[in-house]
Amino acid sequence: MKLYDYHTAPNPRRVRVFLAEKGIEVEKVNIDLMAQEHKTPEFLAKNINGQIPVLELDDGTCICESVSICRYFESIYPQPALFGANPVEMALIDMHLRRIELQLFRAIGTSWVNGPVVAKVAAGRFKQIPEAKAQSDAATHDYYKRMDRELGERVMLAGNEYSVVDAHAMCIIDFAEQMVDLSPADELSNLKRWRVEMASRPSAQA
Ligand SMILES: N[C@@H](CCC(=O)N[C@@H](CS)C(=O)NCC(=O)O)C(=O)O
Repeated sequence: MKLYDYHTAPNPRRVRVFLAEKGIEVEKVNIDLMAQEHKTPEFLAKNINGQIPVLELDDGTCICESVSICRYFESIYPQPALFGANPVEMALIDMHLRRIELQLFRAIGTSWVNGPVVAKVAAGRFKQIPEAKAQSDAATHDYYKRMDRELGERVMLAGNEYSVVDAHAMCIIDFAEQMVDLSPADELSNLKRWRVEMASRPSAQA
């Protein structure tokens, strides 16, 4: 099996961190996003969305979407359980994962597409809308505040145990800080405490 990957992209990192937490090694194939390798007919045949990550199985089946790829590995290697160990944990982890994808990833993604780095590296690819960026920057900071409140009540984002929600949220916040100039405010001390803990896990290097 092969994982189609690109080192600085946050979505493939979600899978790499998850695999590192499970101790699973998978062959990686670099897809150069700058060279548009993800838009070739060969790659579009693997993922009609023209995006990475993609996990290609030995029989040619291609699994796209970071969460779906992680679920596949969770089914094969259930331990440690990163999608929950009982029905309540599973439901809560699913709920928090949907929230970070539908709210936090969406807001940061909108700020990214409408921001200065994309204007430079993908000039002309998107019609940039400054008002959309202002709105999604504000939505990102609101979401950080809400995470800070939640992390005042529990150790990790979906409970007291580390889960896929922590892995994926770390990846998008690191990306927001490094590439979108959207760092969480310094006074969000619970979020800061959690980020330090995430960064100290060996999987953060993935
Ligand atoms: N929902 C998808 C998002 C994948 C995604 O946006 N990947 C980015 C890299 S981080 C990509 O391939 N962007 C290139 C493009 O959209 O053209 C997932 O979770 O896998």
